[in-house]
Amino acid sequence: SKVESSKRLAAYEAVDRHILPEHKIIGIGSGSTVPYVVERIIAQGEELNHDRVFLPTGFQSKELIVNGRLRLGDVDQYPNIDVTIDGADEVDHDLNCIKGGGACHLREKVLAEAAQTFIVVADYRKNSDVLGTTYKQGVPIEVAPFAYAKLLQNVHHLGSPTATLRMAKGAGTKAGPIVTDNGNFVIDAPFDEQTMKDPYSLLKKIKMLTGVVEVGLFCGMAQAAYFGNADGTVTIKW
Ligand code: DER
Repeated sequence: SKVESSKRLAAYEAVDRHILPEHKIIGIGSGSTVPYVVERIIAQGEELNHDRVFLPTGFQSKELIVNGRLRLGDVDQYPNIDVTIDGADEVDHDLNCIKGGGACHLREKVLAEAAQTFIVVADYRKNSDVLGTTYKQGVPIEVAPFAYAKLLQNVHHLGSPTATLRMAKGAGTKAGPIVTDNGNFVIDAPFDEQTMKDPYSLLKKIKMLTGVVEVGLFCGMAQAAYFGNADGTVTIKW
């Protein structure tokens, strides 16, 4: 599909430009675009990858590394990362991101922050001007289960009356809420456009609420974002 090929385009371009021979400690994000990142890194060859360590941002990310027969590392052992590449749910004109559609944003933010260079790769649907325009599910907030009920009320009062606890959906999944790799819940909190024009202020307000573990707003963290387009071109924001 156009979307899949645009994910691949973004991933390949970003890897070709930002995963260089001197980069040895590499953070791998989560979602449906990063498999193409791993694919392109593997294509750089065993010679280069033999000396590298790859840090995951969750179970799915770890599986990509393990199945790709790349060396799996732990951020405890490699707290200083050369490059982290990850997807995003939406990216605004200032490279601020909504992340957490895949409920992995705590570990993603740890590896994004610990990296010298943090690069976002996405299909054209994520290329936006103001956050919340295309990704309408709300800001993902990872929360401690013990705190969620009161926290949900506090998020409602903060300006997101439609915020909800993210539930596992559909037959054969799981009764009850989504549980992250860290054993926490996720609240999805939509805010109005005016609020989303200043994501950093919103991030600070949400982060102060008792029980919040991490917020899916990555403000001023990415050095560049690569978007594959349906026409086969790649748009780069930096
Ligand atoms: O949850 C996240 O932040 C992931 O990076 C994910 O949302 C990326 O989306 P994708 O599946 O379109 O790459």
